[in-house]
Amino acid sequence: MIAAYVGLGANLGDLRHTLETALADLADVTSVQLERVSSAWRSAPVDSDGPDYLNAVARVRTDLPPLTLLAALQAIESRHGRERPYRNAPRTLDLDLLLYGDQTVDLDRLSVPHPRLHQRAFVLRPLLELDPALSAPGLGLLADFLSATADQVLQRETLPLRPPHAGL
Ligand code: A4P
Ligand code: MG
Repeated sequence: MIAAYVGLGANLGDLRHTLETALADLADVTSVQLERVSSAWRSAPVDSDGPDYLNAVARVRTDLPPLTLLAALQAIESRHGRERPYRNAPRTLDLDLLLYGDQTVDLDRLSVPHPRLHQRAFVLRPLLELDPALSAPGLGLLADFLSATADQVLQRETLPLRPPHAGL
């Protein structure tokens, strides 16, 4: 089993409800075990516009190959009404495969580690909340990138995300 990290983001609709039901959907995927979920973090869009985002990171254990896991994530996005009118458009739900064990994937359809994860506080802070000593292939210790993102204002919500029936 591989430990993988999935980034969740939403800035259209009922953000908390979307993240919670998407986490339950993730827990329901065959061969995926939802292990832990970060807090929900609120922030203004980075390199984008529209309403504030709610972001979180989930740690899963899986024996699905990376492209199969990506397909499962995209199926969950579609079920939540994800549309792609233009790059970085506001979205009901974005699911990114951030890390897949210590493996690197370099395909058109999938880059792991996610190419921008170390530049974004809304990814780094929840990742490091789950695993403060986490490192990524090609990047090293992720905590070392925090100071470079200090200008990105992020608010941690005190109410935990509670995916229905996810057994957490
Ligand atoms: N793809 C390649 N690698 C991956 C991966 N590791 N995980 C491909 C998921 N997908 C990956 O993704 C476009 C294509 O990337 C897919 O077809 C997939 O095969 P997408 O989800 O359709 O589009 P996207 O989400 O706009 O792209 P991406 O790369 O996820 O965007 P970013 O860079 O993550 O930016 N501001 C705040 N505060 N919070 C946010 O969550 N998100 C973005 C999206 C911008 N600003 C934000 C936030
Ligand atoms: Mg995405």
